[in-house]
Parts: sequence; structure tokens; C-alpha cells
Amino acid sequence: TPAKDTAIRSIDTTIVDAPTRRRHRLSNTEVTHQSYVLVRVLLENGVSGIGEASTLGGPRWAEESVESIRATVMTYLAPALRGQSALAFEANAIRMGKAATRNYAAKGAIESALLDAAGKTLGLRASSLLGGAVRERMEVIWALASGDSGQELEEAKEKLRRREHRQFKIKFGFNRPQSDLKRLEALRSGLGNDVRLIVDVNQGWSEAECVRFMPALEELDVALVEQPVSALQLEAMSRVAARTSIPLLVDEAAFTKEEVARAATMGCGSVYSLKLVKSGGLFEMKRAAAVAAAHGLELYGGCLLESSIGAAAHLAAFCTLPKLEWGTEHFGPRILVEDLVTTSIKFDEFEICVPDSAGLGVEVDEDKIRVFARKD
Ligand code: MUC
Ligand code: MG
Repeated sequence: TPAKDTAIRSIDTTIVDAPTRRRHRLSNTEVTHQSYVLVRVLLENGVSGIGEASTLGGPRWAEESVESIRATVMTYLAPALRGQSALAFEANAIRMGKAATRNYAAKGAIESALLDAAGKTLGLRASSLLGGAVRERMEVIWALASGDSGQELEEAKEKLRRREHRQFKIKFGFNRPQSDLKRLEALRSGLGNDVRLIVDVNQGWSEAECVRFMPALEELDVALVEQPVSALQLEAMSRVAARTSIPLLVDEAAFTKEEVARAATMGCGSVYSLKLVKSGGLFEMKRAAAVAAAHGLELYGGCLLESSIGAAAHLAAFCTLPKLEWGTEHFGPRILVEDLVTTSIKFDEFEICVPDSAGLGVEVDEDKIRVFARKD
């Protein structure tokens, strides 16, 4: 029947620049707005789907920028998929792999949109197509990244008071290690010993700085240290991991499942951060999770400050994982002045709730998209 004709009619993109509530700093960039490429697919049955590719400050966190993502989608990936069934997830991933190497954010956004459209066609949640949910909510971490320790302490206290977040990831690497440590000391003494603190250095330290400063992080009872050294320095990361009593979280050092296998075998860390922009698709992200788990790594549900659209895609896969020891950090919908959907993903009692309607379970707010769409 026509309603079941899941052939892909068109794929389109919109770049949006959505303002953030405050400046968000990382080792090599800072943002006051989040730039996304929204990918819309339209099927022959008239059903549409939405996906989101997130970036951080241009082509800096990874090599893709919104401009390159749009070009890759429109010039190479969309032509490879037009006319194919949206339900042929694995075949479509192979087609995208042949049309473009890497470009994982672009591919991940398209696959998310196809899952959304396919789910809406069939009346199924995206998570059902990904294996079915084993959890409906997960603990959600908040990131402190203004660089102003007074502001950060206030922000964290507010999150605790409102019972929204009780675990915090502190962004390091944009100051000298000594001043980042002062920020951390202020947070630890202001928040007390029961609050779980995670540090993300975003590749900002040398091995020598790790040797010098990891003991101070141990003293402050940091639960996890994310990507302290360059993503290219796997040997150095593994030596740092061997010296410290804090587990290391592998982030930029491993995008593909093959890279996960290598980083795990080399002992670069004992936790892996899952992200669509690293895996290039939700099915592939689940395989990366399996490879990490098979090597004994615990799992952390990573983000790149996605809106509720990208967060919903991640949650659809995270909720199907047998284990997700560290929960997730999908605070993105809350860092935006305005989310991009009509009803934001629900946060409740320190947890984020997986949307429960068909597809990704979020509805795009077209008025907001019009306001934030890049005019060029
Ligand atoms: C990263 O490196 O983890 C996620 C949260 C945040 O503050 O930065 C991102 C990227
Ligand atoms: Mg990180």
C-alpha cells in the first residue's frame, strides 16, 4: 500500500545557529551558540523524518563543520540514497560508506532522520527498530564550562537544588592546569564530597602535565578523567591510564569501532564515550558499544551539545544497551536558550527520559527553526 512505500523521495538540510544560555568553553574553542545541520528526509508515503548533526565551534572538536556537513549530505550522501527504502538501514549505511569516507556527523544525521521517518511510518519508536528499550530514563550529567568558578559553583548548586543534576563534568584545558585545579578545588569544597565530579581535558594536557597534575585530581576524588592527552597519542594515554587511580574516559581518541578496539587493547582507558558524531549512525554506535564492552570498558553516553532532536536520537540507542554504567550527559536541550522542538525532552529527578512516541519522539518547532536558520 502507498502508506508502506518507504522509498526515500528527498533529503534536505538546514543550518541553524542556536544561542546558548552562557558561554561554553573547551580546551580549543568556546561557543555562545550551537551550530547544527538539520537533515529532513521525505518518503514517498508522505512521512518525513528529522535528524541533527552537531558541531562545536566549527571544524574543531572534529573535522566536520556545519558547512562541510551540508555539502557532504547534499552532494554525495543524498544522491546515494534517493529511491532506496528507508527501512534498509544497513544497506543504506553501506551506500553512505561508499559515497563518502568518515564524515560521521553527516551520516549519523541522515540515519537518524531515516529512523524517525521509518518509525513514524510503522508506528514504532526508533528504539524499537534499534532492538527495544531496556531502560526508559537515565542519570544525566551537567557540564560546567564557563571558566568562572564562582558562576560554576552557583550553576551547580542550582542544578542540585532543582534536582536536575547531581554529577558534573568540568571542562579543563583552556587555562593553565594550575588555574583549572583552583576552579576544581573551589567546586569540590563548595559542593561537598558526595557530588560526583568528572574532568574533561579535551586533549589539552601533555603526558608530562598528566604526570604532574593527575595526583591533584586524585586528591579531589575526581571520578573520571576524559581524554587528557591528544587523540593521536595512544601510547601516552595508556601510560597515563596505568599511572593513575582514576579511570580514563576515551573520547576523541576513538571514533570507529576499530579505533575503540585499538584504544582498549592498548589500555588507553576503561570507559568509552558513545557519540553519533564518532560512529556515523545509531546501529554503528551500538556496535562500538559492543566492541568496547567486549574489551571490558564501561560505557558513557556522550554528547556534543545536541538539541532535543539529536539527544532523542542518542537516547533511542542508549536505552537499548544492556549496560550504560555512567548514564549520559545529554544536557544539550537545557543549555540552549530555545530548544528546537515543540516539547523538549523531559528531565526529572536527576534523570533524562526517553521520548515515548513514534520515531525519535520529538516534533520540530518550525517557527524556531525559521528564526535560527542561517540566512545565506
Ligand atoms: C566533549 O568533548 O565531551 C560534551 C559536553 C561538553 O561540554 O563538551 C562536549 C564534547
Ligand atoms: Mg569529551
